[in-house]
Amino acid sequence: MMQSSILQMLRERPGDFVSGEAMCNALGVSRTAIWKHIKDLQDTGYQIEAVRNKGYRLLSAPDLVTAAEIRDGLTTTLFGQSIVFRPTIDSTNNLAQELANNGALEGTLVIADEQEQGRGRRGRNWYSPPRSGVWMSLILRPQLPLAHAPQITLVTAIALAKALTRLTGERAGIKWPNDILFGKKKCCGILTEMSAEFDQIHHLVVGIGINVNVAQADFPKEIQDIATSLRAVKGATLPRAKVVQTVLEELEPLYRQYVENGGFGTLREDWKQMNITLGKEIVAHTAQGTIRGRALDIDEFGVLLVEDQSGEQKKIYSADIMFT
Ligand code: BTX
Repeated sequence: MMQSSILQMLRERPGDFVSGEAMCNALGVSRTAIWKHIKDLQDTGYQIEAVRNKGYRLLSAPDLVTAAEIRDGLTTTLFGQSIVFRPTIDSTNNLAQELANNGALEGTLVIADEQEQGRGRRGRNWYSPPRSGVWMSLILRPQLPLAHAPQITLVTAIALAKALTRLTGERAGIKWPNDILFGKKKCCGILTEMSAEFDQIHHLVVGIGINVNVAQADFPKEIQDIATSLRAVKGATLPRAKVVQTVLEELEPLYRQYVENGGFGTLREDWKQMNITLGKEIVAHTAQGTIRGRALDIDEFGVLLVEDQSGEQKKIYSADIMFT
């Protein structure tokens, strides 16, 4: 907390010195304490100039997703009020599950610079290289029946499509149920995992992976042609903390609306606006088999309606879909 307050004071005066005394007064701590925090910030990569009788001046900030960076300027009131950052982790979803099992509050965010075992659905891998993406998990505790859990993925997808469109100036689209694409390329995936008691949700962990500054050449060969990054779309790198803030700020009001209305119905139009699935010819791989046809609509429960090749309407509750 203290570090984010110091950073905030330095950032409010770009190019200028902030005196040690002003910091002591504002934060209610000693000069030695301020100096210690400045040292810590310098150790994590901030270039801060210290000049006797003038104070401190921020010269440059590294692209970090530490709690201090994310909190600085964050306007949410629920999401990200508690943030756990790790330089390296197996999967942020694992730590989030563990914290949720031990009572972590709703809105707790787990984020890492790098995942060694980032995962997608059905045991697939999610490539999560160091310092170039946002790999994070949010703990949610909606009081909803178990059957509603998949809708959280859809709500998250709306927020992500909005956030990534705002950040890049290019249109991001939702591929049902859990991918965000630019054109035909995937930039972001969502993995929602849950813990339930009887038929009520106990907690949900919403894992979000966003390729922010990943260089195209760095993607593994097998996903070179299907993956993209915000950097490639925008033609410029983006500060990762800003990406996190934008996502949390888009998601929080949608999540509140979802929980208050007890369902996906009122968000269906928002979803439709941001989707690139409806109207397309698709192949859907479901647990019951493969369905080929045209994606017609999404219903008020988030179920995908498909007209198959014999003209029959099918409901798809869960699947991997491909555009043909
Ligand atoms: P998915 O199963 O829909 O997609 C996984 C597939 O996407 C992979 O099989 C591969 O083809 C492709 N892929 C892998 N890595 C990338 C990448 N970086 N960019 C684009 N395509 C890729 C999607 O699952 C859900 C991903 C959620 C990831 C987050 S990160 C934070 C949290 N922790 C964790 O372990 N997972 C989630």
